[in-house]
Amino acid sequence: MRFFTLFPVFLFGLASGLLAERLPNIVYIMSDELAYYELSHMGNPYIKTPRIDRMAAEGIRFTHAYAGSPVCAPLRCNLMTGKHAGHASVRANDGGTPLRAGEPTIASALKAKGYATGGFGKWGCGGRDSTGVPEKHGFDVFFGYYDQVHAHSFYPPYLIRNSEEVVLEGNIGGRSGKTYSHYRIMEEGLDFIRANKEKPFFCYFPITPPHGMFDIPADDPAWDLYKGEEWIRDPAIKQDVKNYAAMVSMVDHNVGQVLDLLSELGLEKDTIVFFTGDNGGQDRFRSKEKPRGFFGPNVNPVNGVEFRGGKGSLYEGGLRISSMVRWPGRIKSGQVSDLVFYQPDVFPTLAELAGAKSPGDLDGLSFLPTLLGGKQQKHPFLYWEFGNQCAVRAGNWKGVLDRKKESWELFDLDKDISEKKNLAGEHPDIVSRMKAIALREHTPAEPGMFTQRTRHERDRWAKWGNAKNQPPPKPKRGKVQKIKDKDLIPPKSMKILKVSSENIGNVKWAVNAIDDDPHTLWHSRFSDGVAKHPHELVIDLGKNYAVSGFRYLARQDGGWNGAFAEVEFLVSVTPQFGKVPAVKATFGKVRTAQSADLKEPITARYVKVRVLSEVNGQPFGSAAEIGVIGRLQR
Ligand SMILES: [Ca+2]
Ligand SMILES: [Ca+2]
Repeated sequence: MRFFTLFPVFLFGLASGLLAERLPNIVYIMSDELAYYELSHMGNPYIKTPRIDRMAAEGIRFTHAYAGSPVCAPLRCNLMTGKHAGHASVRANDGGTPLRAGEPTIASALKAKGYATGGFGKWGCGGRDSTGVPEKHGFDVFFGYYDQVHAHSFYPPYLIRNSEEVVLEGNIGGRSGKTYSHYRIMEEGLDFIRANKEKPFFCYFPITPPHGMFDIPADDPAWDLYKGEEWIRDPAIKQDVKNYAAMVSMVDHNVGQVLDLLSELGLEKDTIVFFTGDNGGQDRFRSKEKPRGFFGPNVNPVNGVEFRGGKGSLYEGGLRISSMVRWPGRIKSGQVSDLVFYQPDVFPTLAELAGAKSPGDLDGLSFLPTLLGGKQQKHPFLYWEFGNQCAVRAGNWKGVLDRKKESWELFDLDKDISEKKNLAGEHPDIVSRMKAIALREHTPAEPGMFTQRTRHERDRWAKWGNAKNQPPPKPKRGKVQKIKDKDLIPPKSMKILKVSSENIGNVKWAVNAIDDDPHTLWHSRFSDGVAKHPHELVIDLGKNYAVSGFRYLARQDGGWNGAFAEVEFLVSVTPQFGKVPAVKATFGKVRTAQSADLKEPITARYVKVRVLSEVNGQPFGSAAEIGVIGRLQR
């Protein structure tokens, strides 16, 4: 937390005590969608998880662990960067929104301490060719899926290792193929542990099961656990339901594989192992008899008490996750802790464990004292936001805001874990406190950016794939204008270097302004805080040109929001620009390409477009295409 900077003195002693020995290895296994009540030791009547149950008994299990966000991508950002959802760079769950260049992560902090760093599974914090790729954020190697849509298939034509494609034989995407991706991901992660057994390592396993299409090979050992079960033979129960249970048991088997390998390598006492879910459970496979889902992910099987909501919601059902940590000899076995914490706390915890430098602006708080039996600092509050929802937990109180209704609900979690009884009317003072926290903790999202989208779009398409693995043609509707000029610099040779803002949520990316496709457009940010003029875009032409003019094609979809009125074009041979524009123009409500020509050509490689106003007088900026006219300098 920003206001919390002092660590108790004895913790420094603790950290330096650890430093004297070998730095501990860290394994962090996070199963995608595995829910709070979907484990056998939580009483689930269907799903079998013997290894996870044993792990919980051998270490510490948490009853009040929370996700940082209720969906995949934002929570991965909360986890990796130690920022809560009001400060995180990734808040959209579109699959590829990137971390900003240079943002510190758990991996970069541990790498600086000499750790070997590997990630295996689903990244979700930046697609290929973006500022968010894992190998630019501290990972020596990351193998698996970068984009979340890609991760829906267990039989994609390829996976990604450090931004390069690794072909999976016999796969064409979708639900069947020859190479089950998760096996490859686990193998590579286990190999990483073997290869780095001599030095401290951080092995991050954000594995995808049981999320995605519910596919698991018929000969997976997980099925053995269900041989005697009648329900698994019941033809009235859908195969996907059975597969889901087997996938959770496969994750259980994977946890066993990791623990067995550590024991085989003699690393058990040198390695701290975390196992958690990622977000709250989704009420999957609902029916009249089972309205909260077949497996009841948010229903306590022992007493029937429910968590309200589920994945995507800021009620308890969307945020509660299973969480446990095992470290023989260091963490006392058989512990159950009700410490209230969330994913942003993992970064400072691991940093403290490794004696690594943790950035000063983290929202998380180390829970290492709880793990090792010390005095634990508590969060004065936890903060969440997602889309139109916002929530604060302070002590036993939880406030939940639906921004569309603009009214807070208030619950006493000690008495009402199901968040049924809204006490906002009775406690206006507490609601005011919640409001003040929410106001202070929210800043507009500033995600990173892509230099190009081609490979990222290809990864998304790989979910379904085809024999040739080519993306399908994009649907094109309506007649559009084009920029035409014999000296038009080919858009394909240009790159976006910088953009003041882009509206990521509805895919109005900056790269759309130079993709030679009049159907796609760049729009300045209007979701999550409207970005104001001037809107700026910096284009790298790739080489020096004698630049003689610019063309502007306004959006072609019938709307005029963001259409440029006053605009300045600056040029330079370096990415630094002076103050004087090469040309200024005022454009109108015109669908054909409009021109701004220079008096004399100027040699330049970089162009800055500065938009000062919009045709409707609104604060927006948008462009279907921006063309640069010039001749290559030889
Ligand atoms: Ca998830
Ligand atoms: Ca375009």
